[in-house]
Amino acid sequence: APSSPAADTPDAAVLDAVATELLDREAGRRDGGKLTERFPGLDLDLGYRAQDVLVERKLAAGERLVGAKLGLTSEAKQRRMGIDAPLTAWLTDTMVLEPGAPAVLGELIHPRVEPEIVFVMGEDLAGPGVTPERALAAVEKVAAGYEVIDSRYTDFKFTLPDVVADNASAARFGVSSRLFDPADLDLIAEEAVLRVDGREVDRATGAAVQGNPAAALALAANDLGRRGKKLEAGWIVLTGGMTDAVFLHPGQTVSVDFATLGSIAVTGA
Ligand code: 0L1
Ligand code: MG
Repeated sequence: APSSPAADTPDAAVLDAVATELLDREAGRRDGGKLTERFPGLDLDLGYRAQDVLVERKLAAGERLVGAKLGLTSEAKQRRMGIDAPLTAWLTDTMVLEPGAPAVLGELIHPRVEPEIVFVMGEDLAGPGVTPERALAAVEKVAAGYEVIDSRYTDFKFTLPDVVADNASAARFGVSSRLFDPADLDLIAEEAVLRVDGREVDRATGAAVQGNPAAALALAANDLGRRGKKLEAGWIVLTGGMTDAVFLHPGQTVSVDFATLGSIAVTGA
């Protein structure tokens, strides 16, 4: 096939164009087509570099890094998205919803909510060679959480490099103020029930998250180590949606009721 001008665009120009487009969509609350179609050179490596450019621009605009997230760590999410690999991305302070704060739908495109097991890091952690046991030893506390994902792609349709560049659809998240010692929990067996206005729509245990949320954390540490980065003490880590995510509509409340970690909820306003 004849190569399009975009296919010949040098890496630096692709990174700039991809980060600019995704930030514009987020600011303008509009979705759009896959950027891998416009830039066929956008592979996984460039996708992560575009993610870094995008996050650096957020930080330059005054946002602060508060943690990291994993995406597509559960089979339910991988199946829904048609992608069979997990990914890592960044959390900033402007994404935090304090307990009881609504998700303001006018600030978002097509938000969906998913249950998350959340780690608060007690120590810095980076690969290579981080095992689930070593990862869990670096965790200070565990909490119930949810993530509001909001893909900048139409109908959440993307390839792996697309969603990596889009900071894994990160938009908002909430963490319960009840914090638990990891030693007091069975993270693999911990069950979460997802409800919309009190009606159960899905449920899963921690086993859904890479077989063990600690394995997901190890994966993040090893992945960041490869990228010359690390998880930092005090950071929050979202280990990945345990179930498929549900759309959040105005006036609706999505709650996540964990067996041990307690409940957390968010309302669309
Ligand atoms: O939009 C998406 O589903 C990609 C991010 C996945 C988030 C997750 O699995 O926790
Ligand atoms: Mg998530």
